Amino acid sequence: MGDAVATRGTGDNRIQTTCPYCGVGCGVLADPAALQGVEGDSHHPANLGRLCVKGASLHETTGHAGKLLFPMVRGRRREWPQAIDAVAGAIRHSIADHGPESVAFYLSGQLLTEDYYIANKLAKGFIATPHVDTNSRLCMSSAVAAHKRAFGADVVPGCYEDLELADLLVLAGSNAAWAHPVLYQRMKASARDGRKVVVIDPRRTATSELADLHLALRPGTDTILFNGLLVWLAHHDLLDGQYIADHCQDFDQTLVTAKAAAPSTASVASECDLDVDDVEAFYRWFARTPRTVTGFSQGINQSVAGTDKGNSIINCHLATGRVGKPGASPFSLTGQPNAMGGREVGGLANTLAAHMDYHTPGARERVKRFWGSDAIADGPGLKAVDMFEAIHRGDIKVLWVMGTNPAVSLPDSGRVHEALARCPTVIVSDCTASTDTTAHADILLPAAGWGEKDGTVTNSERRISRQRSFMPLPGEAKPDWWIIREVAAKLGFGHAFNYQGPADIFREHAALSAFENDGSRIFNIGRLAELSDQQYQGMQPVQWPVHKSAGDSSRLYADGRFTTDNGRARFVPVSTVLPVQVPDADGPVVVNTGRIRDQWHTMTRTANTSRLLAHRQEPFVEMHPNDIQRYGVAPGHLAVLTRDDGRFVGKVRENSQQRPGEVFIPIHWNRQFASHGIATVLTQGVTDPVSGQPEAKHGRAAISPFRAAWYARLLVRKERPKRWQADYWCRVPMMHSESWWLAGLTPLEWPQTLPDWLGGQAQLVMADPSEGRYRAARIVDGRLEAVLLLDRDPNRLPDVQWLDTCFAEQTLSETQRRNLLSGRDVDVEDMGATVCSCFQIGEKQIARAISEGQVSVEALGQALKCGTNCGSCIPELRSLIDEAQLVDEAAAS
Ligand SMILES: Nc1nc2c(c(=O)[nH]1)N[C@H]1C(S)=C(S)[C@@H](COP(=O)(O)OP(=O)(O)OC[C@H]3O[C@@H](n4cnc5c(=O)[nH]c(N)nc54)[C@H](O)[C@@H]3O)O[C@H]1N2
Ligand SMILES: Nc1nc2c(c(=O)[nH]1)N[C@H]1C(S)=C(S)[C@@H](COP(=O)(O)OP(=O)(O)OC[C@H]3O[C@@H](n4cnc5c(=O)[nH]c(N)nc54)[C@H](O)[C@@H]3O)O[C@H]1N2
Ligand code: SF4
Ligand SMILES: [Mo]
Repeated sequence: MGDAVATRGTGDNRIQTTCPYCGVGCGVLADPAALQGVEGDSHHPANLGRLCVKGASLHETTGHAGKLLFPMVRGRRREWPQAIDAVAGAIRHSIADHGPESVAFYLSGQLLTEDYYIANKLAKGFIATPHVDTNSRLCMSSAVAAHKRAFGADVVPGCYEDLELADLLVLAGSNAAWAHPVLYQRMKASARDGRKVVVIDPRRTATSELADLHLALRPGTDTILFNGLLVWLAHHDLLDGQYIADHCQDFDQTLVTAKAAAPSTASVASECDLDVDDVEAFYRWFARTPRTVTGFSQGINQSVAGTDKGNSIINCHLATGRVGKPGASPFSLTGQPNAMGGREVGGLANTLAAHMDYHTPGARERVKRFWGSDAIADGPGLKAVDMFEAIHRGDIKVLWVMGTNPAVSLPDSGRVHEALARCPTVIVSDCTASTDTTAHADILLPAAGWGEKDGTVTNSERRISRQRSFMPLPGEAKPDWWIIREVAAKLGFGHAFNYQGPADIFREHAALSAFENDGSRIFNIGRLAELSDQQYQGMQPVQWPVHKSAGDSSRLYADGRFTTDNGRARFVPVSTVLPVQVPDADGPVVVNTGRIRDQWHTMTRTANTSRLLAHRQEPFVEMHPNDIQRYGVAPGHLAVLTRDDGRFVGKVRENSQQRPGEVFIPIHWNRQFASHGIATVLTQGVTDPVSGQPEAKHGRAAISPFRAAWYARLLVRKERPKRWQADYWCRVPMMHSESWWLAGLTPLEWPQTLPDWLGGQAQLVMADPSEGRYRAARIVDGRLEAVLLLDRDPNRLPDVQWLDTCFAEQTLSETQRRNLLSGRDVDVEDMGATVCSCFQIGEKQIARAISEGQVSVEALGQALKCGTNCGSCIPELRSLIDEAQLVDEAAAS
């Protein structure tokens, strides 16, 4: 079958697979015999051997700890046949009593394509409910809608190489340095004289390190900036008139609307709160650089104007003829490992299957025929936010959640908890036992996770790669496709779900993409329908489309022929729509939310490795110094953010690069890891009218100090029962112990409560009431059981890496005992918070090295090795150097 299905051995025992985290989709080599480590696959075109720290830590997340190992039905362990009966029974009864629309599926961009395909087929094609949506609604739906409006199909026209070839790289609402690290490393490595980078983000991020120009715009004003660009280009006669005339439509109206929204550069600067000269510079660079790529991500998508933002960007690329050409394209950066695969199978509620919508002429009948189903859903179903409203109202009686954690990730998550609690039957397929969502499950189904499951994923550049299983299934876990097949069979649809494995499903998916496809559906991977099992097993990464006349698939639309009815791309007029959640007296501060470097979403996997928790241990609130002062909070102390009933508590981090009046909080923490760490309690369920994507980047809150009487660190031996309560807690699993950050609003009764904290009597106790400092440790038979370190000032609490190592000892040494209460070996240097996760190098070590004259990233790398592996911490190394130099300059002047 030629290159499209090339197969390759690794030459040793290692298995070629794909990273399950971000949409970069890096190739990974894993050694099944001894999972000591994983390596980047140097043959994979996405990463050419590189991995970021999350990918490089994968082997540390595959253990059984915390995994869901058995089916559970209403709190009791069950065998698979009983669990499948329970699921099928609930669905059958609901259909009989309330119709198929009372059943809903909520899927995920972390499912494999095969799992996704069969879930979509069962729901839409056989149960005949339209209510199938996915967490991609929260992630990519605005980009999907923008692509469809402009190009007629959900297509990313470019490829990764374009990000390297571009002479101007615009990154809008993307913190690629942390969210797409390997791609960011590629962008960085391709820096050359004259190459310019513009970062458009309200706050300075690690990605701004690469920026020649950082436009810290007022949040939500991106359409004004890009409308302004279109107007400026027109005004200076720098449009590609020929391209517009030959390949596009609706330009005139689009320009008129843009002129109304952004009449002049001065008005743009004022509305976006930017410097006029900076706006001009961006426009000039864009105008003069044919090879321009605009990468965009959640700062664009997660907005009530998300689709319009996307189209305002695409409009500028169409107006300059820069679509699908080497180094010239709009480029939507996909979030999840298989968000793209989910879009291909049609997992979103408004799509049907294989890039066909319900309203695509003939599509319903065609898909029905292909699937051989008797009944198929009539039309679009409810999108995620509306789906959970329908659950809350009681319209949906059975919800099946697969591979996502809506109790944490949907906006207004307090209400989502209510909805889940009200829903008569909640079925959850997950590989993790305890999540905020599994807590609501009536039926819990253990799903195979990364390394255990087998199938394909599609990355941001349309490249399909294999995820291969190389470990036995843990406990009684089963792959998602298997679970769905069994339920389908139980419901009487066995004839249409007669798959022996993922290869069968993949071939069918590929065949559907080509079925009666006269070329109007660009997503066509028909050639892959011919793969043998063996070829599927050995399949190498391939970009779609893959069919007989596909040619080179790395770039699409280069010839200016699009997938609309008349082949012309559509300009979309974009008027200004500003954020709906505006600050008010009850919530005067804008809450921006997003990702951190070392955690993945709701932490179910990344928190299993202590290495990845060392970078940021607790929920935090990044604030401008003026706001810190205004709200009476202090760096390193806790602040409370409230909106209605929602409450978020996090450590204050000072950041002068944060716009005053706006704070940034991470999305990762949840009820398993912190008492009040859920970002989504501060955002409302308001959505983009076209895509239905929530405005997740623009919540609001009131801020007040958490009036702590004490702060503490507690370390206890793993799996000890918890017999204490605290007004604030955050759990930090460590290598050898379980640790907690704690704080209380009322003074702690010392020493009466010590046995509760330590799980028994303390042996070593120290109290310094005048300083508000107390410390105690419990040792049993020479082994350390627990340590509590209490302080009035949280900034005085020591880093506890060393203490953690003491839990590994069978018998504590004299030195260890002596140093226990100081929390660290006084003879060994204190590391401080981890900056470089690969080599575990801490902030204090780096600060010392800088003060000793290592004032470049390279010098630090030579001295400490930090930054010399995956490179993800380099932006932070640089900012530590910059900060130190600012302090020096201040001291000198
Ligand atoms: N480490 C890590 N990497 C990940 C993930 C993870 O959980 N952890 N998740 C993956 C997933 S699913 C996704 S979707 C991607 C997301 O990747 P990104 O979108 O790059 O990440 P975010 O941090 O969500 O948001 C990006 C930036 O948008 C900015 N922003 C906020 N409001 C606006 C605005 O109005 N305009 C503009 N221009 N910018 C704004 C924020 O300040 C933030 O820096 O990351 C993927 N990669
Ligand atoms: N405020 C705010 N909210 C946001 C965002 C934001 O930036 N700000 N970002 C949004 C975005 S872009 C996204 S993508 C979402 C992410 O939010 P979620 O999808 O809710 O987050 P995850 O933690 O990735 O949830 C995945 C779940 O699937 C499980 N799992 C992993 N692998 C498998 C598998 O193979 N099979 C099954 N059945 N289960 C598996 C994991 O254990 C975990 O419980 O959050 C969204 N919410
Ligand atoms: S960049 Fe993304 S896909 Fe690559 S190793 Fe890191 S998390 Fe995995
Ligand atoms: Mo996402």
